[in-house]
Amino acid sequence: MVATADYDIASSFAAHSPSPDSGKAIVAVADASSAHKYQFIEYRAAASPNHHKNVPPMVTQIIDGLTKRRLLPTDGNSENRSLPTVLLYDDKGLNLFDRITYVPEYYLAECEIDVLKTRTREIVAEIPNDSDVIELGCGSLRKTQLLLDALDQMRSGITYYAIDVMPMPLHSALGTLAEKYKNITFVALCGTYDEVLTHFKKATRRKTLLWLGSSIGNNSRAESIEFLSSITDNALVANDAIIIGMDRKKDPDVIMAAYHDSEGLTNQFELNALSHVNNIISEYTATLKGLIAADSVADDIFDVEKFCYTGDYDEVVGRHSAYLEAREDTMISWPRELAPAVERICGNSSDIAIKRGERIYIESSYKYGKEDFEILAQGSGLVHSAEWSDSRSYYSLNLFRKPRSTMSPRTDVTAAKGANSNFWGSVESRAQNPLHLPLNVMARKQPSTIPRKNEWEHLWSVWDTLSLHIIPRSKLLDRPIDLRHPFIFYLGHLSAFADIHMAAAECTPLTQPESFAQWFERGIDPNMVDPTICHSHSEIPAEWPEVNAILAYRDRVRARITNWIGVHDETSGVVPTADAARHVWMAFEHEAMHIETMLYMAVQMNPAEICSPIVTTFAAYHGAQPRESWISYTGGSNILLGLHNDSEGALKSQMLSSGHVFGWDNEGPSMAVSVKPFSVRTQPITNGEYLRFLKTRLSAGQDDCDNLVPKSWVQLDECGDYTVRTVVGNPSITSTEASLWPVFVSQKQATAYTSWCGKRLPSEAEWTHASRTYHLARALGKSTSTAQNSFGFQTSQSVDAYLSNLLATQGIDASEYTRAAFDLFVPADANIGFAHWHPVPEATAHPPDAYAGDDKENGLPEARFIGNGWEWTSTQFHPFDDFSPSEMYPGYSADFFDPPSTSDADYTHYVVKGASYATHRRMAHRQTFRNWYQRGYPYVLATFRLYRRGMCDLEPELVPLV
Ligand code: AVI
Repeated sequence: MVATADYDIASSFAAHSPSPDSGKAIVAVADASSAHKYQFIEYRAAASPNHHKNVPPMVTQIIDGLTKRRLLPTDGNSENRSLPTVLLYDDKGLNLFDRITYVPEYYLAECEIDVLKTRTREIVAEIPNDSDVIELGCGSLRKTQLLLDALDQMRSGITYYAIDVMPMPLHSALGTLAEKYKNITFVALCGTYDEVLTHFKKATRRKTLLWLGSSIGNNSRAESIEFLSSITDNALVANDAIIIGMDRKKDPDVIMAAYHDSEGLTNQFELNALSHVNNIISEYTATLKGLIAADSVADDIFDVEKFCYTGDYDEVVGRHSAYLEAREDTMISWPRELAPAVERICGNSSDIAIKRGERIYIESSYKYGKEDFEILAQGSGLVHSAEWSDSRSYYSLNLFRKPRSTMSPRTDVTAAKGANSNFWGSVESRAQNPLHLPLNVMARKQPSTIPRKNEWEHLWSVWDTLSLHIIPRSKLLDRPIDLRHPFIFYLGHLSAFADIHMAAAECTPLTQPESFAQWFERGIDPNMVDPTICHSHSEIPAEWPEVNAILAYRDRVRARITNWIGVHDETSGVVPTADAARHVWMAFEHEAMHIETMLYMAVQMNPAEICSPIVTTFAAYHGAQPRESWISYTGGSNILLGLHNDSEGALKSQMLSSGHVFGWDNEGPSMAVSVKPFSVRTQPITNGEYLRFLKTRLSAGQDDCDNLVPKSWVQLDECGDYTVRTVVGNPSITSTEASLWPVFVSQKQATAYTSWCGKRLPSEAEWTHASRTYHLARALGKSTSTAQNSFGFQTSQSVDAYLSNLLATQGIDASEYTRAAFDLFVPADANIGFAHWHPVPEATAHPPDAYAGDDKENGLPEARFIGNGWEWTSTQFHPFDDFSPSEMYPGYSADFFDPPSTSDADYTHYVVKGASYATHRRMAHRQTFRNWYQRGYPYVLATFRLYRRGMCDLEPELVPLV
């Protein structure tokens, strides 16, 4: 097959060129007229000697797809025969596809080239010198060259690897490229992605994979996640990246035109698959007859003339589906020689009658909405780091990077991958999702009562990243916040706290050395005004134990937890008591909370001493303003706060019941409260807005300005430019996206801002009601308006009135949702659980000209409540009525309830709600979780939003601008 190229074994070439696997057959290929060579490495498995006896996999798939009807991604309810999509790409198909990329309606290719041309610098900035660029597929020279031009000029030591399963496209592409670019080393890798990619894990250089051309769109979302997951695990190490070309959701007419071009090329392209099937079947039949393929005489199984191409676009899912439709009744007749194979595969070999109008499925082209990038990233263990779009935001190249660790296990897509289902499982079927709720929402479930082993492992990996990588060992005795212990205390504290609770759960002794439980049991949280006032805490030793001794202790405690989880695994049938389970659950959430504490302590270090866990680039700021919109609520007297059915006392010594939800003592007992009509801004205040406020105060000569500068900022210069502290870099507020991040301030600073603009902070009850009502209204509104187009949200309407309207027509009991412990309707792209290691921009008033998707129908303004940062409330931290402290940890909340008389002193504790980017998703989703800090405490990842009494006007109100 490779005989057309002039090649020889070139061991010396291989020796100085980075090779993913030195054990493979390496050849250096030289064009006769050129001195430039490229390596060609063969990864394909040799054909088995029995190969000819087996039915080739493609023939099997064709028979299987044509004989069995399946529920396919496209229609939840109807079953179709199908053909593998890859059949579109024989030589003729490849040629037709290439021509399609030039027709004006097929905007994808043009858009991708636009992005590669206009965003070259930003893309190349993500690819370091002396690194490997690996393209999945060999790509079209048109676009690959755009990138290589830039790499050739701006980088040194780049090796470009092209992967393809066939040698010929590799030879023709690399022959041309190796000739053109003298600064780049070229390597062709011949094999399937699976065969080739695992070998990159051993490579020591940084890697950037390229998966361009919207190829991802031809896989279902589950397949894409599964593929990317396996790349993450088998080919990438921390900080390696993959750039993926993705077509965005947009006006359905634009998409339909792209797949139904006026020149009829798509029509020819899709129908050619039938000719390709005819060729494959007749070639195989010929070999069965003992003839060589060229002399094949078998009849075609398809009469191509009797079919036409049809396609449709599902706007909710974001998918164009292509079919080959029978124009009249027709038959698929199997050649006689093939009958035994057909019989084996489908149990009978009779001919297949295809009725006029029957559609055979051939291809899906998925389009991506803004939530989907995060779903893909989180499902694959990656971080979505950048999006570069064309001028119309039709198409984007997306950079995903592998972090050192992730907080939560990935979405399990295996169930969603079966033949009868698609991603988000079978819920794409209307029968299983009568309300047609957003599919990602349906797929999410309440987490298990006791965190599973893999959740612990993820938690530990993030803790280790924080305590042993981000904070260098040499800094473990540092104490960047006076009101907290040095870092080293927390290294021991997590294990000591967990051990004390494991010992209680198991009724067994403490882990050795027992003295660690004493030194590390409880940290400090002194009064900000008078730090000598502090609740009881562990005695501080004259010298902290050795780090290695603490780490060995940590490992013993972790082993103890793993063992307990193993014994009480859901499948083991060993049910623990509710008390034991609560101890274990407490240990878990306690560690999760300390990850956040450790993070906000780490960001207060000298930035030069922080070791970033992931390479991060911050997008430039182009002057967009936060969206200034408000939503109103009528409220009422039955706003339910807190968790019910979780009384520690009542459950004492009972066996744990399935589906039980634990909460901390301050989350119960639940109580109904009254809330008057109110409005909140849809988003918190951003760094850019807060900077304007500060400058206004400064120019007005106010003398409290020093106290108003957030501790989350670092002053850069005398002109008042500030950067924002993160563990992945300090982006400028005036010139980067950090302008649009929510500002992190103390409650005291937040109230200074709200008073300045004549507003206040929402109370805990108002915030809770606003958040959960909004999430349910949005989820339902999206589904019902798309399904029935009958609802619309007017700005004069309240979110709760809109929701009641929807619920009334759907027959749903709202209380079921408001009583639910977990807010299942939090958008999937919420920045929680280190989806990003920094906040992300809030939506802007003038976003790029992006397609609003199904939001546009129901018109509920886009709001964000969960993720990025906690939100300060105006509610002093008090117990709910009939509160009783946990016997297992009596001081958890009770030590921090200040008497009402202290209200508004700097040390008074106030409730924060929501979640930050560092909050574990279990707590971020548990609506009843209450967090609290002293109102003057300036270090937390907490922001705020504006509240005002009554319903909002139709006209948006502007925050005073400077
Ligand atoms: C290759 N792939 C990304 C194309 C697409 O848009 O799904 C194939 C194609 N099918 C019809 N036109 C183009």
